[in-house]
Amino acid sequence: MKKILKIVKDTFIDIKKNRPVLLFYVIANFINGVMIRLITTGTFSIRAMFFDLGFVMVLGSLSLLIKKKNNRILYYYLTSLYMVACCVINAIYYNYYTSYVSVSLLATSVFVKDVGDAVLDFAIKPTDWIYLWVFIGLYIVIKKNKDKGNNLKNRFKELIIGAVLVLGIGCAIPPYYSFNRLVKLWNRVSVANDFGIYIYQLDDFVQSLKPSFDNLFGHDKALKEVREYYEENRNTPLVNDYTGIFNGKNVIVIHAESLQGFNLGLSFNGEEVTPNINKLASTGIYFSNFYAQVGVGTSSDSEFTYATSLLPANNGTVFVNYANNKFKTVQNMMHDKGYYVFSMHGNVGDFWNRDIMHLNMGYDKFYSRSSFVIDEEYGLGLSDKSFFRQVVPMIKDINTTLNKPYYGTLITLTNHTPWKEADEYSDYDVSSSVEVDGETIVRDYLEGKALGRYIKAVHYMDEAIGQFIQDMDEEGLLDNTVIVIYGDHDARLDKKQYDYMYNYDPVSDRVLTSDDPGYKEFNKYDYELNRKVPFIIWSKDMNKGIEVDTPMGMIDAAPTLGNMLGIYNKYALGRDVMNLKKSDGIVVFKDGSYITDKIYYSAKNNEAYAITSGVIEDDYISRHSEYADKIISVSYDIITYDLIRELEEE
Ligand code: GP9
Ligand code: MN
Repeated sequence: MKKILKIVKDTFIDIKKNRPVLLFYVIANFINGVMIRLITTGTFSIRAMFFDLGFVMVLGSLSLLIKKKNNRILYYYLTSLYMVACCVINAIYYNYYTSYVSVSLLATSVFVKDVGDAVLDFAIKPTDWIYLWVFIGLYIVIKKNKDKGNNLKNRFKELIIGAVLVLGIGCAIPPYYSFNRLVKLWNRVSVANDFGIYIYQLDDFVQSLKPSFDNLFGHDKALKEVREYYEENRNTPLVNDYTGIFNGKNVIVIHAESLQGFNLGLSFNGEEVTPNINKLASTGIYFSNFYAQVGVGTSSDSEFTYATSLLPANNGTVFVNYANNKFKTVQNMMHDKGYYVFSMHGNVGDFWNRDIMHLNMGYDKFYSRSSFVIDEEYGLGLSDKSFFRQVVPMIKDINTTLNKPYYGTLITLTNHTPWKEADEYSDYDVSSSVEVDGETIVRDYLEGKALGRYIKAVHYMDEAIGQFIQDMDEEGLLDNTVIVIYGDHDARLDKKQYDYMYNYDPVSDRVLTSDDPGYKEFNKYDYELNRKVPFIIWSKDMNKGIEVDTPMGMIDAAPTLGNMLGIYNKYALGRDVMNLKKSDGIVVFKDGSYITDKIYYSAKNNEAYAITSGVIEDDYISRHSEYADKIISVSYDIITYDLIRELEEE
């Protein structure tokens, strides 16, 4: 033992004295690895620190295999460039997606670039550049230590043994289960928090090659697992009060961009933010505990999860990376039922690869930007009001010329982040008036805030939808038509915005703190729960509203609506919530987190947050986690190996 300690000491002293550049290189990149996790997720993980250090030591020791000094310096710069880029890019990405980058998403990032405005507006913070200090440091240290002789002891062996030792200690620190996560990579943040950012990124790279390898090797196992799953869980259609109530009716589904649920309960100066959507919710079937289940494919994932009742892809985005796969969708079932199935959207057709994917999904026709007169543009394309104005005569035409019922998806656009022109298209007043000493004071506290712009934009979308419903009615098109609305995902506003809105006190013109009476806590789990979006099924002849508060996700939408329309997808992983007790509802997110009526379980932190005060059974979490993992895994297999194609051919 003594001997080992002496070798460690001697090595350290020697490196410190003779290899200052190497020492700086290791320490600096190690610090960056720790910093990125602290700054983004706020976690300080000893385990990850060992992995960060071990990783940098391995890279550092390899430099000693390079004989020429200049080449060695080049090596330090290049490998630091890799590590610094890893930190900077992940830091920026995290601001927007609260997750870390995946190389397999490079194809997807083409679309992220298209919404680049949004990313730039929200994402880049001054702290994202902090990691660049390594280069300045390296430059100075290299300059200062120009003349180190060449007869240095090569410490490669010691250093690499040291690195292995450090990594070994990392492995010995619990939780051990995380090795499983390293392979599955469902939850990127937790992998980085367990293994450090550098190993995460390397792992991600290796995993991104996996689908191609899996295609070669893992297919049979996956097919067996999926087949068995369906044998055990064959969810035969159940008859309930809603079965077939809309059979044969036309259907219009409004895919409402970034429409988050909390808007439905908000008013400013006595005026609701979403009066038209509220009316549909209160007179139709309103699913008030509904969540989108998207990955990085956001809008397109929402379309995919709705259509197939499967969870989104974990490596890449289905619309982009698996667009040639076969899926069973609401659209192709409606088509087979004799409907004309179409989609309409005011953005270019190749965005999210919709041109290709919509046809694959079973739409007879996709009317994209080129089908519309672009007479008014906001954000990514045609304004919602102009879009809906033009849609009505198009639907009228479909209704009169084709002798069949229709099923159409209308994808809205204006409410897309960052709502830059909100003041132009919306005069909705988000200020608050208070009486102070007998005087009325107007507090424009949301002015200039992203949340303020968002609420204005939501109001605009609501007006556009209200106008659409009215125009449809005037044309007589509502008499035989069901209207469905879902919010496609949350608005990706950061938590601070809500803290501010919920705790701003107009009387004192300041934000309440936890010491103040009336302070409303909005913790990270409240934030997650607040990401819910509305799901509404409405038809004109319904005479009373129904609220369903069973927890449900986008994958439950089609089984629930499908039962009303008379279609059934035997591959659906979601369920008809009209058949469920509230306590049986569950929303599974693709990272393994989930929501039930009792808890929000975070896979990232392996932590449950109680929604209700009731006691939960001992095996509650393990049971639900197992269920979540199962449907994530089945979805993954189906998408990766194109298994619906095979199952259909059997
Ligand atoms: C673009 C729109 C936005 O056409 O659907 O996509 P998103 O950025 O929300 O995924
Ligand atoms: Mn979207």
